[in-house]
Amino acid sequence: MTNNEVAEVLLEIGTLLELKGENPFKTRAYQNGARTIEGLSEPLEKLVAEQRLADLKGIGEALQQKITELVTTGKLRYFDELKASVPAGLVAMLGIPGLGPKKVKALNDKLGVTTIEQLEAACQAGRVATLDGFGDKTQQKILEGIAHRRTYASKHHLSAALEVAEPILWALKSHPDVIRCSTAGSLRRFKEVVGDIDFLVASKSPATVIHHFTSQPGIVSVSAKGDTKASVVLPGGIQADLRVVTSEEYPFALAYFTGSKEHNIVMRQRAIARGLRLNEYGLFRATEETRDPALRLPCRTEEEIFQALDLAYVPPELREDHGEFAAAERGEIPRLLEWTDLRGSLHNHSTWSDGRSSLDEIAAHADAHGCAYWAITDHSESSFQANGLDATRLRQQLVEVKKVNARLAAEGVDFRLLSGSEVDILRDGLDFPDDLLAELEVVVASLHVPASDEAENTRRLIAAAENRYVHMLGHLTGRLLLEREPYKVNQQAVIDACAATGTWIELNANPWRFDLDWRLWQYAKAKGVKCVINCDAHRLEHTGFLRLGAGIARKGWLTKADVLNTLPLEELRRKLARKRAR
Ligand code: DGT
Ligand code: CA
Ligand code: CA
Ligand code: ZN
Repeated sequence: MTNNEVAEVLLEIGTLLELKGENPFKTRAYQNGARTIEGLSEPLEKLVAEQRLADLKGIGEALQQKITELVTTGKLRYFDELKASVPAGLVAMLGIPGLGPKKVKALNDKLGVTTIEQLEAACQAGRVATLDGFGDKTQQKILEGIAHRRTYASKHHLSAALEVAEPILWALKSHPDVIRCSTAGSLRRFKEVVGDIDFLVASKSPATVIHHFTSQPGIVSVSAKGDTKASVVLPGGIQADLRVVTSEEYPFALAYFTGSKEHNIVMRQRAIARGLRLNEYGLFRATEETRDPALRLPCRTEEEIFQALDLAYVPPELREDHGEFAAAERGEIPRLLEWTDLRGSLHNHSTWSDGRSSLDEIAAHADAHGCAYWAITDHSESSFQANGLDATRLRQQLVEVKKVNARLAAEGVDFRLLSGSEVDILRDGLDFPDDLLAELEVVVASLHVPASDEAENTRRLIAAAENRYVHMLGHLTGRLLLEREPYKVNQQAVIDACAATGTWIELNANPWRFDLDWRLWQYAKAKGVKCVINCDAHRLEHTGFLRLGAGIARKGWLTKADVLNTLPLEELRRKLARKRAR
């Protein structure tokens, strides 16, 4: 068991004890123990083996025994029994705003409720309002909390979160009492799905900022409102947290609340190794937890915090404990791609298959969006549900693409459409013969009807990569985030085949796909496989996906040189010709 896992078990024990109404000192001992373990720079296994647990501050004999059992057996009988003795519904109730362990215990003791459904029924019957320490208002609040929990307990697409977060960020920025502000958390790290949205503000008058935040138009409800923080529910059921801190605390709070948790743990350990303490309030010259401003190092930016820990600046997208520390120690954090580096998209659809816009409309829109080129890669014949093109229609489309380009040239416009196809990968090869593919400027090969067998899917994708007319593989796993699991495929084997054949891999920028996943791009890059960031546009507004795709590419450590649709058209054409010349 890792230190983190042990710490989590201890925290959970603390919560369960609280729910059982145990002595608060006992509860706190577990919480403190968890904190101590999170801050350790050595694995617990080593400490246990060398019988050094007793040296840790604040970890008494009872905890030592339990930690030893966890570390050596991976289990803890005491924890299992405790869990079995507390209904899971009571733990779930803690997620309802306004309900702490004491209140949950009271509800359980006096009304016998053990599930959220029972609690809801008790509220609706008016039985909660009659209890001591509760009332009509609390009862109403609990009901609202339960209703919201149903919607916001879920995860949300990054794009949906950005859409509701950005107007609020602007509203905060424009308030005169806001000195600095930012998003934080998974949204700032550009995770493909996010749980909730986090905002951070530096201000001298938290109350006015919180009032401003909670009275934004479009807010569904206010779930919590305190002196320095507030939580609201935004349209779509997305919850958002705001924290207000002082200007001095701001960079530290920003780093802390940006996370990730895994990244933060390493940061804290680095601080401890240098005789310092790092938390959301500062980086302190101290060997124990503190918030004493007199001990705080005067960092004004996140850059200065990293510097104090002997690290180069790590962009938020890379803060996942995914290699950033080794790179930042050596000053080797790459200069990441910017979305404005992108010049077009090489996988897109039109009314010829299942897209919503004509070739003329697409050309005008992509040109106005600042693109230099845009490939039209409609579906192939086998994708009949998407109105796929057969060879005859595809050849007709080639003529139309040429006409649009001739018109653009006559008008003195630099923008060009590229002809292409998103050709289906079938069981026994591609949907089009090589001589037809050879007539196209851009060929994307995608698996739309996968087999249930991993080896079979891997074989089909590798065969597609081995075709000299296939420039790139589209949406490698077919996943739809929060809706459809990826199909089974050995992605590393496919990446290896792409490396061997000079085939590129798409980063599909549709926010439901973001496929190839960011976690695999470091591997692909190390193998020398190039990336193409594609909108897979079916509508004009999908050009906006370029910005999202670039963010995910950054999360995958990609630079401008790793992404081929950053190239000007002539250079791109040379690259497109390369595999065919092999
Ligand atoms: P999400 O909202 O589930 O998509 O993910 P995050 O990363 O936004 O997580 P959230 O909103 O719970 O907290 C924001 C950041 O605050 C998180 O990335 C790291 C920091 N943080 C929160 N709780 C803890 C904790 O218990 N330990 C540590 N080390 N960091 C924490
Ligand atoms: Ca969050
Ligand atoms: Ca949060
Ligand atoms: Zn497509």
